[in-house]
Amino acid sequence: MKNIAIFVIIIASAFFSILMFKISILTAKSSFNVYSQPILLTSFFLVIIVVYFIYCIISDNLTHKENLEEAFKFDGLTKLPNENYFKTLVENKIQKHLKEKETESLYLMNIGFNRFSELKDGLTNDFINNLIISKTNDLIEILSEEDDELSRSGEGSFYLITTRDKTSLLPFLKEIKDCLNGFYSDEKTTEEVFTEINIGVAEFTREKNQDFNSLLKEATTAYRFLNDKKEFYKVFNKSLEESSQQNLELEILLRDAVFNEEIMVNFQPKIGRDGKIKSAEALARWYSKEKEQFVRPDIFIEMAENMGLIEEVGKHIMELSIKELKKWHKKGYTDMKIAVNVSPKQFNRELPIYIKELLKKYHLDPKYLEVEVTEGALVTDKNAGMDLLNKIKNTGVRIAIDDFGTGYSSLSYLTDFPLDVVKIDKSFVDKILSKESDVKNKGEAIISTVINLSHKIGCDVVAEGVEEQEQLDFLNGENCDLIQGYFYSKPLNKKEFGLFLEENY
Ligand code: G
Ligand code: G
Ligand code: MN
Repeated sequence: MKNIAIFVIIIASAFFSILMFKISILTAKSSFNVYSQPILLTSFFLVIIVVYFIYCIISDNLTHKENLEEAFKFDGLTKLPNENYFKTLVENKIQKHLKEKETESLYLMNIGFNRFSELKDGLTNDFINNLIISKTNDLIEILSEEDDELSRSGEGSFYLITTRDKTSLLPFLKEIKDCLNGFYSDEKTTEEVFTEINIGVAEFTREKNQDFNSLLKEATTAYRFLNDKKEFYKVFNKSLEESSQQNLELEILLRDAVFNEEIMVNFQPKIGRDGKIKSAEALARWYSKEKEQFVRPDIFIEMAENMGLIEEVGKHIMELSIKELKKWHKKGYTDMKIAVNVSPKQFNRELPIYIKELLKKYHLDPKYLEVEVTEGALVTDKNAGMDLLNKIKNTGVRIAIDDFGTGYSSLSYLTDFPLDVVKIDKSFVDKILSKESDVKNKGEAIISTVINLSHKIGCDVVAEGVEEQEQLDFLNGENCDLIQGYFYSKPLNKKEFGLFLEENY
C-alpha cells in the first residue's frame, strides 16, 4: 500500500516538475521576480520529492529490518522469545544474578507436554496451534514480569528462566503444572484432548560457573529422567548424570533383550469371591544376562517406550502370555483368563491388528484375553481413544481400565467408553486401613460408589493391592468381583504359578 502511494506521489511530482520547467522556459525572459521564478519553484519541489523519496526508502528499510529482527527473535505463533533470543535473555539474567544477593536462586526449566507427538496424531494443525496459544496465554498469566522469562523451545515445549528463593520453587512448579495440565477443547470441533506436562529443572550455582548451554543440558537431562506416571518435575543433580549413563548402557542391552529371550512374564492371580483363582495379570520381567540381574519393569517399559521399542516388547509380552494361557487351558484350567498391560504408547492403530493376529495364531477365543489400559491412554485424546477402544472391542477381547481413579478421568468415562472391567487402584484400597476415620470413610465411599456404578453398567470390578484381611472383608461386603494383591499372592513365575493353580483353581 505504502509503495503504491509513493509511486503515485513520484509520478504526480514528476508531471508537476516538467510542467513547471516548461513554464519557466516560457517566462524566463520576461520576469526576474525571485518569488515568481518557476525555475526556483521547480527546484524546490524536486528537492522535496527527493528528500521524501529518500525518507521512504530508509524508513521502509528500517521497518523491514525490524520485522526481520522480530522474526529472528520471536516465535511466530506464540510471540514468545525463541531459543536464540532466549539465550541472550538468560545470559543477561545470569550476569544480573551474579551481582545480586545470594538468597535468590536462578532456575532454568525445560517444560514439555508428555507424548506430544502422539497427541498431535489425528488432530488438525489449527487445533494444535490454538491449543498451544491457549496454554501459552494461561502460562503467561502466572508469570512475574520481573522474575521470569519464557521461551517456546519446540512444538510442545517451553524454556523458563526464573529468579526465586528456594522455598517458592515447588509451589511455582505446582502452579505451572495446574495451569498446563488439563482438558482442552475448542469451539469449532468436538475434539477434546488432555494435556500433561513434565518439568526438568537446572539450578544455577555460583561455584559451577554455568552458562546457558550447561544449564540447558542439565534441565534436559532432568526432563528426560522423568517418568510419566509418578513425578512431574525433577531437579538436576549429579547422580542423574550417572544414572543417565547407566540408562544408556541399559538401552543398548534392551535392544537385544527380546531376541536374547531375556524378557519373561510373571503372573499375579486374581481371586473370585469363592476364593478360587479366575484370572491372572501378566507382568513383564527382564533379566539381563549381561548385568546378571533383573531390571525393574517400570524402568525398562518406559525405556522401551522412549526408544520406540514398546510395540515389539509389548507384542512379545502378549504372545508369551497367550502361549502360557493356552498351556493352562490344556491342563484343564479351562476357564482361566489372562490380562495384559498395554502402555499408552502402544495404544495405537497397530494394537487391534496384532491382537487379531495373535488370537488367530494361537486359536484363542478372545473372551479369555483382557487388555489393561490406563486412564492416561484414554484421556489424552478422547475421540481417538474411543475410536481405538471400539476397534479393540471388535476383536472380541475384554477391556479393563487400570489404576482407575489415579488419573483425571471422571466417572462419566466409565459410561462413555466400552469397558468390561474396572480396576480400582491400590491407593483407594490402602485407605480402608487408614487410622484417620475421615480418610477411611471417604476412601470406602469412593470404592463403594465405583463398584455400584460399574455393576450397573455391566462391568466387573477388580481391587488392586489387597494386602490385609480387613480390606478383603470390606471389598467382599461391597460385592467386589475379583481381588488381586499380596494377600493372596505376589506375581509368580511360570512354575510357581503352576503350583498356585493346582491348589486354588
Ligand atoms: O510388578 P510390577 O512391579 O510388575 O509392575 C510395575 C509397573 O510396570 C506396573 O505399573 C505395571 O503396570 C507395569 N508393567 C508390568 N508389566 C507390564 C507390561 O507388560 N506392559 C506394560 N505396558 N506395563 C507393564
Ligand atoms: O499398575 P498395575 O496395576 O499394572 O501394576 C501392578 C503392580 O502392582 C505390580 O508392580 C505389582 O507387583 C504390584 N502389586 C500387586 N499387588 C500388590 C500388593 O498387594 N501390594 C503392593 N505393594 N503392590 C502390589
Ligand atoms: Mn495392570
